[in-house]
Amino acid sequence: MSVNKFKHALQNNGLDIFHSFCVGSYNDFFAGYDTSFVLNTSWSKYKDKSLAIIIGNTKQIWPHFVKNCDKTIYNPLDKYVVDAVQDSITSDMPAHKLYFSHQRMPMSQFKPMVSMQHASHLSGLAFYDNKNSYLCIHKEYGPWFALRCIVVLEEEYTGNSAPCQENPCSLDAQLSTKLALEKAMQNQDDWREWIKMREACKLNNSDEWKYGTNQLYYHYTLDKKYIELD
Ligand code: B12
Repeated sequence: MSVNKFKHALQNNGLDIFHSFCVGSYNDFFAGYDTSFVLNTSWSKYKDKSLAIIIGNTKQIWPHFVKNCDKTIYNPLDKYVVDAVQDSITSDMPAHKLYFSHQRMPMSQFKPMVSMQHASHLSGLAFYDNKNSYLCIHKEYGPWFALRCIVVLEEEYTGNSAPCQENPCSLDAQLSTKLALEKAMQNQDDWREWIKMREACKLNNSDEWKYGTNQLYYHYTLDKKYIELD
């Protein structure tokens, strides 16, 4: 019940993606691949059967962020997300640990604390296309969403999630994405080419989830002049 209140509070802050899974499905994968990514669950009595939740957002976050953004700091969006998640936690929630997608491992400049894309894929939220776009593709939103945080809770996961099986993009769209990636790789400093690659990962209705111009340009440039409503 308290987890439902958490979900609603997140939604009210523009964090509209909330996807539950069993932390063991992520840990089992990384135990055989790169153990530094395995999430410590020794503090929870349910260990690797604990409930984990992926928190993310679609374009819905933009007006909330624009309204509450602190432009004086280096990365106001990361700060907004941390504040929004922490403010959404209710006092009756079970013990929990938060892993933000922008956090780095201690002693590492590059390695993230969590691989949000593998979590997304293994939990059935969205297919990780690690052949062409290196983006996760959701069956409704296409590539137009961000993965912000994983919360592990001291509560038993009782659902039935399964990994994503196939790329929801058509073969034509996959080919266009591959070509767009090649072009972007040749012009690596031209962020507009990276946007074109993301646009190529099309689904039937995913364009309706495409970020507005300011949100899109801000994500690719981090230039604060774009922190405006369209
Ligand atoms: C490191 C990182 C990057 C690095 C990539 C390093 C590289 N190899 O070139 C840089 C800084 C370049 C990057 C850029 C972008 N990233 Co990035 N990135 C991450 C981060 C923090 C960690 C990825 C990782 O190491 N995973 C763990 C390892 C084990 O998994 P892996 O599959 O081997 O990871 C590789 C891929 O993820 C790849 N990669 C990551 N992002 C991108 C983007 C592109 C275009 C390509 C080709 C590859 C690529 O690089 C990783 C390391 O080799 C994740 C957040 C997270 N915590 O997961 C976001 C994340 C993957 N990035 C994301 C996005 C959207 C981008 C951008 C496209 C734009 C943006 N920031 O909004 C830009 C593209 C910039 C450009 N070139 O124009 C999203 C993807 C969302 C989705 N739907 O899948 C994530 C999940 C962040 C988020 N908040 O949602 N990113």
